[in-house]
Amino acid sequence: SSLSDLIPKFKFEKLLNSDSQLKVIAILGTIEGQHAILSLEKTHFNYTQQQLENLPITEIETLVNNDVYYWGMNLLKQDLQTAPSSKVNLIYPATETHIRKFNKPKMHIIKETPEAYETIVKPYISTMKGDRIKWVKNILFHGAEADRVVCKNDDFVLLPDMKWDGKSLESLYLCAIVFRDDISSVRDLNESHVDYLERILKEIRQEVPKYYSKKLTSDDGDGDGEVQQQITADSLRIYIHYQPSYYHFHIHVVNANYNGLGESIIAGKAILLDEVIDNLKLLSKGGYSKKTMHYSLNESHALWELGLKNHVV
Ligand code: M7G
Repeated sequence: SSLSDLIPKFKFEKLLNSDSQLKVIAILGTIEGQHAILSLEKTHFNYTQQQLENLPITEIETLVNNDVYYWGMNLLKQDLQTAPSSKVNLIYPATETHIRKFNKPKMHIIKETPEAYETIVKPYISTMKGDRIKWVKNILFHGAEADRVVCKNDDFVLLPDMKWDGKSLESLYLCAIVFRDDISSVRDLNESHVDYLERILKEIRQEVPKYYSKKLTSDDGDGDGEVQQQITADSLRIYIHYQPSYYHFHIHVVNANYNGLGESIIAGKAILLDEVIDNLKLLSKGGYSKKTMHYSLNESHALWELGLKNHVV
């Protein structure tokens, strides 16, 4: 059967997810008594130049005009073949596992005191070593991903992150993994690490632009004549996560122009390495172990049930 047969039979049950940034909505319902998940995603503005010459706006309402600034709401002229309103996805029949995947757990802002760290987070971190960071040891000591390494020295290995396609510089995403294994997270950093971190940061800012300009001048060979943007030291967003997913110290290195990373770069998760270093100079002895840390945590994270649910702001 086709979507046009099934969708008219869809009976609403509840909203699973509505994302204002991705312009996506997912609805749980039934079709002939069986669960179905219907999701809609507003489409990209894919008008041709011809369509744009006769502006595809049909109705307009002005909300505000202040000086040279106007804004309002409008309807668009749409057409199923060339300018559809949205893309539709249907899972039918949908299993429990399908449904759970769409259910977005809730984020909370945590206020982690040094005591909460000691009693809840630190014991948890000690259970997250071993097999969970095998991929890290493979990179550091067993030559995994060796052919992709951007830079390697006594302090760290810098290489393309798993989240990056490895090609488009607009979304450049690298990960620097340090050799020493006595830093699980930012919580282990203190004033004794200032020189070490400054050295790493300097090296990253020096090596990344060098590496990618070399790559550019050697021509990517696809003959599309595309001018790739140049990476400079000050166009790199260099940060760490708290909480990270992996408790072996590593640094994220991302093109600062790129916003398509969702949670990875937002306040409550990412801390610029420059900020960390400066804070270490200001913090008293004990460094980050003495701080109260504020960050966002998903209810589905193990630390939530382990006790952080009692440490929200
Ligand atoms: P994180 O802050 O611990 O967790 O970062 P996050 O995944 O919540 O950001 C770990 C980073 O390592 C992430 O950016 C991952 O995409 C990346 N990563 C994870 N694994 C398993 C690999 C891997 O096997 N190879 C590479 N190159 N990167 C990985």
